[in-house]
Amino acid sequence: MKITDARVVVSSPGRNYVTLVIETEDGLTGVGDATLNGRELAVAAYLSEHLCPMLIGRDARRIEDTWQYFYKGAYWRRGPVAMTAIAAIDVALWDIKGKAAGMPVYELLGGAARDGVMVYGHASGSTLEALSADFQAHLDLGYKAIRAQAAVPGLDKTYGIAPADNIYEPASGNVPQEDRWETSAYLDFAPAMMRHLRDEFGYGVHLLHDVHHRLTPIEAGRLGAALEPYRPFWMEDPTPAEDQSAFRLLRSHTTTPVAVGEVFNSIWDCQQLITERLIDYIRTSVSHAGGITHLRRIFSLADLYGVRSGSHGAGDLSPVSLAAALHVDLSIPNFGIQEYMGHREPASKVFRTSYTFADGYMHPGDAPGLGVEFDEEAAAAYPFDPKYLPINRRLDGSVHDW
Ligand code: CS2
Ligand code: MG
Repeated sequence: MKITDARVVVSSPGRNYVTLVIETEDGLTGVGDATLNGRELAVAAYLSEHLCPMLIGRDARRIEDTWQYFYKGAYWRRGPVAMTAIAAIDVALWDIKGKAAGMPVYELLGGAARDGVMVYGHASGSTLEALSADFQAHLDLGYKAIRAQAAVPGLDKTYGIAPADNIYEPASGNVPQEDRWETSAYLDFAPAMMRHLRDEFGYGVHLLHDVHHRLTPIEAGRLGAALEPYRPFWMEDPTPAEDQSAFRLLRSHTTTPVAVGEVFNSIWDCQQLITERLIDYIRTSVSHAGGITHLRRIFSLADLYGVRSGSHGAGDLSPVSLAAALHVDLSIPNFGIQEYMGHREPASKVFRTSYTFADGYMHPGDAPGLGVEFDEEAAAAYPFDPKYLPINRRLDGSVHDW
Protein backbone atom coordinates (compact mmCIF):
# COMPACT_ATOMS: atom_id res chain seq x y z
CA MET A 1 0.00 0.00 0.00
CA LYS A 2 2.34 2.75 -1.18
CA ILE A 3 1.93 6.38 -0.15
CA THR A 4 1.51 8.49 -3.27
CA ASP A 5 0.94 11.92 -1.76
CA ALA A 6 1.39 13.72 1.57
CA ARG A 7 0.42 17.36 1.88
CA VAL A 8 -0.05 19.97 4.59
CA VAL A 9 -3.13 22.20 4.68
CA VAL A 10 -2.91 25.30 6.87
CA SER A 11 -6.31 26.93 7.35
CA SER A 12 -8.26 28.98 9.85
CA PRO A 13 -11.93 27.91 10.08
CA GLY A 14 -12.68 29.50 13.45
CA ARG A 15 -9.00 29.31 14.44
CA ASN A 16 -5.73 28.16 12.88
CA TYR A 17 -5.31 24.43 12.20
CA VAL A 18 -2.58 22.47 10.43
CA THR A 19 -3.89 19.29 8.81
CA LEU A 20 -1.82 16.57 7.18
CA VAL A 21 -3.41 14.60 4.33
CA ILE A 22 -1.82 11.30 3.24
CA GLU A 23 -3.02 9.41 0.14
CA THR A 24 -2.20 5.87 -1.00
CA GLU A 25 -2.07 4.13 -4.37
CA ASP A 26 -5.30 2.36 -3.38
CA GLY A 27 -7.11 5.71 -3.25
CA LEU A 28 -7.32 5.75 0.55
CA THR A 29 -6.87 9.06 2.39
CA GLY A 30 -5.86 9.60 6.00
CA VAL A 31 -5.72 12.81 8.02
CA GLY A 32 -3.68 13.94 11.02
CA ASP A 33 -3.73 17.07 13.18
CA ALA A 34 -0.41 18.98 13.16
CA THR A 35 -1.61 22.09 14.99
CA LEU A 36 0.71 23.62 17.60
CA ASN A 37 -0.92 26.76 18.95
CA GLY A 38 1.24 29.82 18.18
CA ARG A 39 3.86 27.82 16.29
CA GLU A 40 1.71 26.34 13.51
CA LEU A 41 4.03 27.14 10.59
CA ALA A 42 7.01 25.49 12.31
CA VAL A 43 5.23 22.14 12.24
CA ALA A 44 3.84 22.77 8.75
CA ALA A 45 7.38 23.36 7.47
CA TYR A 46 8.81 20.40 9.40
CA LEU A 47 6.30 18.23 7.60
CA SER A 48 6.17 19.78 4.13
CA GLU A 49 9.90 20.51 3.80
CA HIS A 50 11.34 17.47 5.52
CA LEU A 51 9.02 14.55 6.29
CA CYS A 52 6.38 14.56 3.51
CA PRO A 53 8.93 14.01 0.71
CA MET A 54 10.26 10.98 2.63
CA LEU A 55 6.74 9.53 3.00
CA ILE A 56 6.25 9.11 -0.76
CA GLY A 57 6.67 5.46 -1.69
CA ARG A 58 6.60 4.18 1.91
CA ASP A 59 4.16 1.41 2.83
CA ALA A 60 1.25 3.07 4.66
CA ARG A 61 0.63 -0.15 6.61
CA ARG A 62 3.98 0.05 8.43
CA ILE A 63 2.94 2.49 11.14
CA GLU A 64 5.46 1.49 13.82
CA ASP A 65 8.33 1.40 11.32
CA THR A 66 7.37 4.85 10.04
CA TRP A 67 7.22 6.17 13.62
CA GLN A 68 10.70 4.82 14.41
CA TYR A 69 12.01 6.01 11.04
CA PHE A 70 11.04 9.62 11.71
CA TYR A 71 11.78 9.59 15.46
CA LYS A 72 15.24 8.02 15.34
CA GLY A 73 16.00 9.15 11.81
CA ALA A 74 15.94 12.82 12.77
CA TYR A 75 18.83 12.29 15.24
CA TRP A 76 17.55 15.40 17.09
CA ARG A 77 14.92 13.88 19.33
CA ARG A 78 11.70 14.91 21.03
CA GLY A 79 10.29 18.44 21.29
CA PRO A 80 6.80 19.76 20.48
CA VAL A 81 7.44 20.55 16.79
CA ALA A 82 8.96 17.22 15.80
CA MET A 83 6.58 15.14 17.92
CA THR A 84 3.51 17.00 16.62
CA ALA A 85 4.69 16.33 13.07
CA ILE A 86 5.27 12.64 13.81
CA ALA A 87 1.90 12.52 15.56
CA ALA A 88 0.09 13.82 12.49
CA ILE A 89 1.70 11.17 10.30
CA ASP A 90 0.92 8.43 12.83
CA VAL A 91 -2.74 9.40 13.17
CA ALA A 92 -3.18 9.68 9.40
CA LEU A 93 -1.74 6.18 8.95
CA TRP A 94 -4.08 4.76 11.61
CA ASP A 95 -6.94 6.48 9.76
CA ILE A 96 -5.87 4.76 6.53
CA LYS A 97 -5.45 1.40 8.28
CA GLY A 98 -8.98 1.64 9.67
CA LYS A 99 -10.40 2.52 6.28
CA ALA A 100 -8.52 -0.35 4.65
CA ALA A 101 -9.92 -2.73 7.28
CA GLY A 102 -13.40 -1.22 7.15
CA MET A 103 -13.26 -0.67 10.92
CA PRO A 104 -13.19 2.32 13.29
CA VAL A 105 -9.70 2.78 14.74
CA TYR A 106 -10.76 1.77 18.26
CA GLU A 107 -11.56 -1.73 16.93
CA LEU A 108 -7.96 -1.99 15.70
CA LEU A 109 -6.81 -0.98 19.21
CA GLY A 110 -8.52 -3.93 20.89
CA GLY A 111 -12.12 -2.79 20.78
CA ALA A 112 -14.18 -0.81 23.29
CA ALA A 113 -13.12 -1.19 26.94
CA ARG A 114 -16.10 1.03 28.00
CA ASP A 115 -19.43 2.15 26.64
CA GLY A 116 -18.52 5.81 26.39
CA VAL A 117 -15.83 8.39 27.11
CA MET A 118 -16.56 10.73 30.03
CA VAL A 119 -15.62 14.27 29.02
CA TYR A 120 -15.26 17.50 30.93
CA GLY A 121 -16.38 20.89 29.67
CA HIS A 122 -15.13 24.37 30.53
CA ALA A 123 -17.17 26.73 32.68
CA SER A 124 -15.74 30.18 33.26
CA GLY A 125 -16.75 33.66 34.27
CA SER A 126 -15.46 37.15 34.92
CA THR A 127 -17.43 37.01 38.18
CA LEU A 128 -18.54 34.13 40.42
CA GLU A 129 -22.13 34.78 39.34
CA ALA A 130 -21.16 34.49 35.67
CA LEU A 131 -19.19 31.34 36.47
CA SER A 132 -22.23 29.85 38.20
CA ALA A 133 -24.40 30.58 35.18
CA ASP A 134 -21.94 28.92 32.82
CA PHE A 135 -21.54 26.00 35.22
CA GLN A 136 -25.31 25.52 35.29
CA ALA A 137 -25.41 25.70 31.49
CA HIS A 138 -22.92 22.82 31.33
CA LEU A 139 -24.95 20.82 33.85
CA ASP A 140 -28.01 21.40 31.67
CA LEU A 141 -26.07 19.99 28.71
CA GLY A 142 -25.50 16.81 30.72
CA TYR A 143 -21.83 17.16 31.68
CA LYS A 144 -20.79 14.99 34.62
CA ALA A 145 -17.46 16.83 34.92
CA ILE A 146 -16.81 20.54 34.56
CA ARG A 147 -13.64 22.62 34.77
CA ALA A 148 -14.02 25.95 36.53
CA GLN A 149 -11.96 29.07 35.89
CA ALA A 150 -12.82 32.59 37.03
CA ALA A 151 -11.26 36.03 36.81
CA VAL A 152 -9.08 36.77 39.83
CA PRO A 153 -10.23 39.98 41.50
CA GLY A 154 -7.66 42.73 40.97
CA LEU A 155 -6.09 41.13 37.89
CA ASP A 156 -7.24 42.60 34.58
CA LYS A 157 -6.79 39.38 32.58
CA THR A 158 -6.92 35.78 33.86
CA TYR A 159 -6.35 32.52 32.01
CA GLY A 160 -9.33 30.56 30.81
CA ILE A 161 -12.18 33.09 30.74
CA ALA A 162 -14.28 32.46 27.62
CA PRO A 163 -16.34 35.20 25.93
CA ALA A 164 -20.05 34.82 26.68
CA ASP A 165 -20.84 33.90 23.08
CA ASN A 166 -17.95 31.64 22.14
CA ILE A 167 -15.40 29.00 23.02
CA TYR A 168 -12.26 30.11 24.86
CA GLU A 169 -9.34 30.84 22.55
CA PRO A 170 -6.14 32.05 24.23
CA ALA A 171 -4.18 32.94 21.09
CA SER A 172 -4.76 36.46 19.83
CA GLY A 173 -3.15 39.24 17.80
CA ASN A 174 0.02 39.28 15.71
CA VAL A 175 2.00 39.89 18.88
CA PRO A 176 1.29 38.15 22.20
CA GLN A 177 -1.20 39.83 24.52
CA GLU A 178 0.43 40.64 27.87
CA ASP A 179 -1.37 39.48 31.00
CA ARG A 180 -0.60 40.52 34.55
CA TRP A 181 -0.30 38.00 37.40
CA GLU A 182 -0.12 38.09 41.19
CA THR A 183 0.11 34.71 42.90
CA SER A 184 -1.10 35.85 46.32
CA ALA A 185 -4.35 37.20 44.86
CA TYR A 186 -4.88 33.89 43.06
CA LEU A 187 -4.10 31.77 46.14
CA ASP A 188 -6.63 33.74 48.16
CA PHE A 189 -9.27 33.48 45.43
CA ALA A 190 -9.10 29.93 44.07
CA PRO A 191 -10.38 28.16 47.25
CA ALA A 192 -13.20 30.70 47.51
CA MET A 193 -14.20 29.97 43.91
CA MET A 194 -14.29 26.21 44.55
CA ARG A 195 -16.23 26.70 47.79
CA HIS A 196 -18.72 28.89 45.96
CA LEU A 197 -19.36 26.16 43.38
CA ARG A 198 -19.67 23.33 45.92
CA ASP A 199 -22.02 25.44 48.04
CA GLU A 200 -24.20 26.14 45.02
CA PHE A 201 -24.02 22.85 43.08
CA GLY A 202 -23.01 20.27 45.69
CA TYR A 203 -20.66 17.33 45.31
CA GLY A 204 -22.50 15.29 42.67
CA VAL A 205 -20.48 16.73 39.78
CA HIS A 206 -16.75 16.30 39.14
CA LEU A 207 -15.08 19.68 39.62
CA LEU A 208 -11.76 20.39 37.91
CA HIS A 209 -9.45 23.39 37.96
CA ASP A 210 -6.43 24.36 35.85
CA VAL A 211 -3.65 26.21 37.68
CA HIS A 212 -1.80 26.48 34.37
CA HIS A 213 1.80 26.11 35.57
CA ARG A 214 1.77 29.27 37.71
CA LEU A 215 2.79 28.25 41.20
CA THR A 216 6.02 27.25 42.91
CA PRO A 217 5.99 23.71 44.31
CA ILE A 218 5.30 24.82 47.86
CA GLU A 219 2.56 27.24 46.69
CA ALA A 220 1.03 24.32 44.79
CA GLY A 221 1.13 22.23 47.97
CA ARG A 222 -0.58 25.03 49.83
CA LEU A 223 -3.28 25.34 47.16
CA GLY A 224 -3.84 21.59 47.02
CA ALA A 225 -4.34 21.47 50.80
CA ALA A 226 -6.72 24.45 50.67
CA LEU A 227 -8.81 22.77 47.94
CA GLU A 228 -9.17 19.41 49.72
CA PRO A 229 -12.52 20.27 51.41
CA TYR A 230 -13.99 20.89 47.93
CA ARG A 231 -12.83 17.51 46.63
CA PRO A 232 -11.50 18.52 43.18
CA PHE A 233 -11.38 15.82 40.54
CA TRP A 234 -7.94 17.25 39.85
CA MET A 235 -5.68 20.28 40.16
CA GLU A 236 -4.09 20.67 36.73
CA ASP A 237 -0.55 21.84 35.99
CA PRO A 238 -0.06 23.16 39.54
CA THR A 239 3.62 23.90 38.97
CA PRO A 240 5.88 23.85 35.87
CA ALA A 241 6.71 20.21 35.20
CA GLU A 242 10.21 20.55 33.81
CA ASP A 243 11.20 20.18 37.49
CA GLN A 244 9.57 16.80 38.06
CA SER A 245 11.16 16.05 41.43
CA ALA A 246 9.37 19.20 42.69
CA PHE A 247 6.20 17.12 42.69
CA ARG A 248 7.59 15.11 45.63
CA LEU A 249 7.31 18.30 47.70
CA LEU A 250 3.82 18.98 46.35
CA ARG A 251 2.66 15.42 47.10
CA SER A 252 3.93 15.65 50.68
CA HIS A 253 1.48 18.49 51.37
CA THR A 254 -1.78 17.44 49.76
CA THR A 255 -3.99 14.55 48.61
CA THR A 256 -5.68 16.69 45.96
CA PRO A 257 -5.31 14.70 42.71
CA VAL A 258 -2.79 16.15 40.25
CA ALA A 259 -2.99 16.19 36.44
CA VAL A 260 0.03 17.11 34.29
CA GLY A 261 1.23 16.60 30.74
CA GLU A 262 -0.50 18.67 28.07
CA VAL A 263 2.83 20.32 27.23
CA PHE A 264 4.68 16.97 27.24
CA ASN A 265 5.51 15.33 23.93
CA SER A 266 7.11 11.98 24.76
CA ILE A 267 7.01 9.12 27.24
CA TRP A 268 10.34 10.26 28.61
CA ASP A 269 8.77 13.57 29.68
CA CYS A 270 6.25 11.58 31.73
CA GLN A 271 8.46 8.80 33.07
CA GLN A 272 9.46 10.13 36.49
CA LEU A 273 6.04 11.58 37.32
CA ILE A 274 4.39 8.26 36.46
CA THR A 275 6.87 5.81 37.96
CA GLU A 276 7.13 7.77 41.22
CA ARG A 277 3.33 8.16 41.34
CA LEU A 278 3.76 11.94 41.56
CA ILE A 279 0.62 12.48 39.50
CA ASP A 280 -2.82 10.89 39.23
CA TYR A 281 -3.65 11.75 35.59
CA ILE A 282 -1.35 12.10 32.58
CA ARG A 283 -2.63 14.67 30.11
CA THR A 284 -0.53 14.00 27.03
CA SER A 285 -2.48 14.47 23.80
CA VAL A 286 -2.58 12.38 20.65
CA SER A 287 -1.56 15.37 18.54
CA HIS A 288 1.41 16.63 20.57
CA ALA A 289 2.82 13.36 21.98
CA GLY A 290 3.67 11.31 18.92
CA GLY A 291 0.22 10.12 17.84
CA ILE A 292 -1.81 7.03 18.67
CA THR A 293 1.20 4.73 18.64
CA HIS A 294 3.16 6.69 21.24
CA LEU A 295 0.19 7.79 23.34
CA ARG A 296 -0.76 4.17 23.91
CA ARG A 297 2.77 3.51 25.17
CA ILE A 298 2.44 6.38 27.64
CA PHE A 299 -0.94 5.15 28.87
CA SER A 300 0.37 1.58 29.18
CA LEU A 301 3.24 2.79 31.37
CA ALA A 302 0.77 4.88 33.40
CA ASP A 303 -1.46 1.83 33.88
CA LEU A 304 1.37 -0.02 35.66
CA TYR A 305 1.49 2.73 38.33
CA GLY A 306 -2.20 3.43 38.83
CA VAL A 307 -2.09 6.65 36.81
CA ARG A 308 -5.06 7.28 34.55
CA SER A 309 -5.41 9.22 31.30
CA GLY A 310 -6.80 12.74 31.14
CA SER A 311 -5.89 13.94 27.66
CA HIS A 312 -5.73 17.56 26.64
CA GLY A 313 -8.56 18.47 24.29
CA ALA A 314 -8.68 22.25 24.03
CA GLY A 315 -10.16 23.97 21.00
CA ASP A 316 -6.70 24.45 19.51
CA LEU A 317 -6.45 20.69 19.03
CA SER A 318 -8.47 20.08 15.87
CA PRO A 319 -11.51 17.82 15.46
CA VAL A 320 -9.11 15.27 13.91
CA SER A 321 -7.19 15.24 17.18
CA LEU A 322 -10.36 14.90 19.26
CA ALA A 323 -11.58 12.01 17.10
CA ALA A 324 -8.27 10.17 17.45
CA ALA A 325 -8.26 10.83 21.19
CA LEU A 326 -11.74 9.32 21.55
CA HIS A 327 -10.65 6.13 19.77
CA VAL A 328 -7.74 5.76 22.20
CA ASP A 329 -9.87 6.74 25.22
CA LEU A 330 -12.49 4.13 24.36
CA SER A 331 -9.95 1.34 24.09
CA ILE A 332 -7.51 1.68 27.02
CA PRO A 333 -8.04 0.11 30.48
CA ASN A 334 -6.90 3.13 32.52
CA PHE A 335 -8.97 5.88 30.96
CA GLY A 336 -9.64 8.78 33.34
CA ILE A 337 -11.33 11.64 31.54
CA GLN A 338 -11.16 13.54 28.23
CA GLU A 339 -11.15 17.29 27.84
CA TYR A 340 -13.79 18.53 25.39
CA MET A 341 -14.05 22.24 24.72
CA GLY A 342 -15.63 21.99 21.27
CA HIS A 343 -14.42 24.01 18.28
CA ARG A 344 -15.22 27.51 17.12
CA GLU A 345 -17.32 27.68 13.95
CA PRO A 346 -16.97 27.43 11.01
CA ALA A 347 -14.76 24.43 11.95
CA SER A 348 -17.63 22.03 11.17
CA LYS A 349 -17.68 23.29 7.58
CA VAL A 350 -14.13 21.95 7.14
CA PHE A 351 -14.08 18.95 9.52
CA ARG A 352 -17.12 16.67 9.21
CA THR A 353 -16.99 14.41 12.25
CA SER A 354 -18.71 11.20 13.36
CA TYR A 355 -18.18 11.59 17.11
CA THR A 356 -21.16 12.18 19.37
CA PHE A 357 -21.86 13.78 22.75
CA ALA A 358 -24.69 12.66 24.98
CA ASP A 359 -25.29 12.99 28.72
CA GLY A 360 -21.68 13.84 29.53
CA TYR A 361 -20.14 11.07 27.45
CA MET A 362 -18.66 10.96 23.93
CA HIS A 363 -18.17 8.19 21.40
CA PRO A 364 -15.96 8.29 18.27
CA GLY A 365 -18.57 6.57 16.13
CA ASP A 366 -18.16 3.49 13.95
CA ALA A 367 -17.15 4.97 10.63
CA PRO A 368 -14.05 3.28 9.23
CA GLY A 369 -10.84 4.99 10.36
CA LEU A 370 -11.09 8.08 12.55
CA GLY A 371 -14.53 9.10 11.26
CA VAL A 372 -13.46 12.58 10.14
CA GLU A 373 -13.90 13.96 6.62
CA PHE A 374 -11.57 16.89 5.93
CA ASP A 375 -12.86 19.23 3.21
CA GLU A 376 -9.78 20.82 1.61
CA GLU A 377 -11.85 22.97 -0.72
CA ALA A 378 -13.79 24.43 2.17
CA ALA A 379 -10.53 24.91 4.11
CA ALA A 380 -9.14 27.06 1.31
CA ALA A 381 -11.74 29.69 2.11
CA TYR A 382 -10.15 30.27 5.55
CA PRO A 383 -6.53 31.39 5.16
CA PHE A 384 -4.01 31.20 7.98
CA ASP A 385 -4.23 34.10 10.41
CA PRO A 386 -1.11 34.33 12.66
CA LYS A 387 -2.01 34.40 16.34
CA TYR A 388 0.13 34.02 19.47
CA LEU A 389 -0.42 32.78 22.99
CA PRO A 390 -0.22 35.43 25.72
CA ILE A 391 2.83 36.37 27.72
CA ASN A 392 2.26 36.54 31.47
CA ARG A 393 4.06 39.09 33.61
CA ARG A 394 4.12 39.52 37.38
CA LEU A 395 3.11 42.93 38.71
CA ASP A 396 6.80 43.95 38.77
CA GLY A 397 6.94 43.32 35.01
CA SER A 398 9.00 40.12 35.11
CA VAL A 399 7.91 37.32 32.80
CA HIS A 400 5.98 34.53 34.53
CA ASP A 401 4.52 31.22 33.36
CA TRP A 402 1.36 31.77 31.35
C1 CS2 B 1 -5.49 24.58 28.71
C2 CS2 B 1 -5.41 25.00 27.27
O1 CS2 B 1 -7.21 23.17 27.98
C3 CS2 B 1 -6.35 23.36 28.84
O2 CS2 B 1 -6.16 22.62 29.83
O3 CS2 B 1 -4.29 24.42 29.36
O4 CS2 B 1 -6.41 25.96 27.08
C4 CS2 B 1 -4.09 25.59 26.82
O5 CS2 B 1 -3.90 26.83 27.46
C5 CS2 B 1 -4.13 25.77 25.31
O6 CS2 B 1 -4.38 24.53 24.71
C6 CS2 B 1 -2.83 26.34 24.79
O7 CS2 B 1 -2.90 26.49 23.41
MG1 MG C 1 -4.42 22.96 30.89
